[in-house]
Amino acid sequence: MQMTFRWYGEGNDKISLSDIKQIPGVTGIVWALHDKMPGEIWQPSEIAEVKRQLDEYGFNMDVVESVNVHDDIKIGLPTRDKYIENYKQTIRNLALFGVKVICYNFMPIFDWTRSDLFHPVGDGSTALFYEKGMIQDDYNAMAKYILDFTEKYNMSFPGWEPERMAKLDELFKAYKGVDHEKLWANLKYFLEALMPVCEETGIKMAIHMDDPPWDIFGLPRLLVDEESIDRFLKMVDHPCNCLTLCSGSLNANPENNVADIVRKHCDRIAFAHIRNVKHFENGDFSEASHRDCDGDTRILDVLKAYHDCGFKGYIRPDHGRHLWGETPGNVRPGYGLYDRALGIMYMLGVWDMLEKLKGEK
Ligand code: CS2
Ligand code: MN
Repeated sequence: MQMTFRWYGEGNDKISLSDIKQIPGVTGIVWALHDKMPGEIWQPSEIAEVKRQLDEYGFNMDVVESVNVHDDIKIGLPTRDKYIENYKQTIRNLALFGVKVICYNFMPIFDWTRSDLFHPVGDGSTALFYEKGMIQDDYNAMAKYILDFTEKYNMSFPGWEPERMAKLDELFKAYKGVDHEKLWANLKYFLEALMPVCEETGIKMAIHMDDPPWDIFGLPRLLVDEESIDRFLKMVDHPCNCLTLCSGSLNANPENNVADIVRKHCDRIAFAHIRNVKHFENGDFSEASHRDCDGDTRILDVLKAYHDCGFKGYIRPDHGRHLWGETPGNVRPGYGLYDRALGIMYMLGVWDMLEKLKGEK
């Protein structure tokens, strides 16, 4: 397992590479060119600049999260071929710098969706929160909450580009005929087009789970449970067609058993996201610390499963709580320094002990 940390880039993240360097065990930065619109080619000169920054601290740039997929590809419009060609060129350009894994998602219109970005956890910290009743019919109200936040604090979230969000009604219309089967077919078309380039460059495409793992606002979501993951891997049965297995996204549905999925598909998991989620009886959920007993994701079972299968891929703490003065405006929701650093120490503690016990056997 190779420990990584997500960083939003110079001038776009209050956390510095020198802060990250002080967290034990981190070898790679999970990065992206966050000012790129979906469909744009990432140029070698732009990638080289990030490489230069990471090199200074001895971090690798093996994992990119995300190269976002243009809506025309998800909708299946004739213009998709042009955007797929661009995506292929981006893959080739990333390969020039040694990138190994591209994390992406195939969710229509919205990336992760929450109703409260700073919900009190009860111990003085705050975390992302999903109130089921708030995410029903009114997508405009939900988007307004997120966009008002990003505007007020002058930040942008990946997948929530203001340019796209400004045309929300239009986007919903464009997705009108796109049901689950159509979206599966469009995903297959996209991946089949990419696989030869992945093979040629050695880059793995690692799809992120849908978050939350169910349809929202009438939009289909595909990567939601074990069955859909099985279908996805069989649909394009190629070693470069992989998963970003996000424990917290999947476990927002308490019926999902993430450890089982790890054991079943370990060889196709290129990237592991570890996030803990706490459920409430009415279907709401809150994000929690990485400690197993603070949530319901069974983090210990998940880590044990990765260890048992000899996982060699990349791993990172996913969303953390906001602690110790991390308040709106000075922290990216879910992506503060402290709780993710604590999460890393927790994961490494578990991992080191598992290694030690293995050595003693
Ligand atoms: C991430 C996702 O913050 C998060 O929840 O895990 O937003 C992830 O980066 C994207 O879905 C991947 O494309
Ligand atoms: Mn994730």
